[in-house]
Amino acid sequence: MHIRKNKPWNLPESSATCEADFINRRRFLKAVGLGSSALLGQSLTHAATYGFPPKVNPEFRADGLEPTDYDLIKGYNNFYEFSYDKGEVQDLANRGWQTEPWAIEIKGHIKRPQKIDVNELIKKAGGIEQRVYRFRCVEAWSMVIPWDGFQLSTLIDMVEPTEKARYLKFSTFFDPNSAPGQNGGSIDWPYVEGLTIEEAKNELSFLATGIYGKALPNQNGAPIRLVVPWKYGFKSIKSIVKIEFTNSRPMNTWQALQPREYGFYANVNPTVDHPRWSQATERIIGSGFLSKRKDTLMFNGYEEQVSHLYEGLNLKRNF
Ligand SMILES: Nc1nc2c(c(=O)[nH]1)N[C@H]1C(S)=C(S)[C@@H](COP(=O)(O)O)O[C@H]1N2
Ligand SMILES: [Mo]
Repeated sequence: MHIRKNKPWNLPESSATCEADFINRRRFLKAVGLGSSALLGQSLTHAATYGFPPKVNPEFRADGLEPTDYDLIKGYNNFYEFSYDKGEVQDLANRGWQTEPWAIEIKGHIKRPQKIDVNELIKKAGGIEQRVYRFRCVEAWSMVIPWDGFQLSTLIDMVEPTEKARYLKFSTFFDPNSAPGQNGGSIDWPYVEGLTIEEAKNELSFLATGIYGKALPNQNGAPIRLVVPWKYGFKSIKSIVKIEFTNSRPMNTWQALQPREYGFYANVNPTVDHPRWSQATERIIGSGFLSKRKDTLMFNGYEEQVSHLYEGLNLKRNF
């Protein structure tokens, strides 16, 4: 039996592969004349190519923050279906895992249940646009990411929820042959996440099909993933195969793993520490060898757009 020292919930940034290690590895690969794709023989076919290049939506600019380098966004990943090691995900997610064609099933309390090809879905949604969002992982690091995709509310309107629909439950693919992490570990696969329908209808909730004007790399959740920028990164579930409109609150993967540490809401909140580390500041990925830190903002800087969703809710208890 293979005993894992690092369970996923025991992975604050300090015990995960640190950025410096990762960058040194890249330098090494470059120095020996091998980009990672050359080394690994990656087939760079990406799904959901419909709609590129997208138009930039100037209303979503993350206060003009400089976006993180593309190489870091696609090389420093949490995707436990492939590995617990952030620097290894890129390789493992590109060894034959097929993200095209890809269908999504949309079901539950809606008038128009359907199973739809992802490119067809993007077409129906009216195409894609680019938005720059802050991204804050619960492990206290952050990036700024130019996402391409469409607003989740467009999909919600398309399927016509009934009165009974109060939550959205999202599921990731399950394919242990392609995703080695799904052969074991502590997570009860597939990875699932949830939002209230009000959260899902908020204009910030986004379905991403690309980054920096290019189709989503496999390791970032090809061909389509959720992006909820005011919540910790784990809510932004990758490689979605199913969206279910439910009446009761779905249990999400991280809460199921460690309910004392991870809740349903997972709103970014600098005043509520993780039981094992502070959430007051964050390490800025790509800010140099001695990474800079900055103060974490309430709702990750999106307080104006989302605080009304939580009026009357005790955010210390509903973390
Ligand atoms: N299916 C799935 N979705 C996932 C994860 C995962 O392990 N599996 N990790 C989450 C976490 S913890 C983070 S921080 C982000 C990382 O997204 P990125 O690799 O594109 O930066 O994806 C989230 N979505
Ligand atoms: Mo995360």
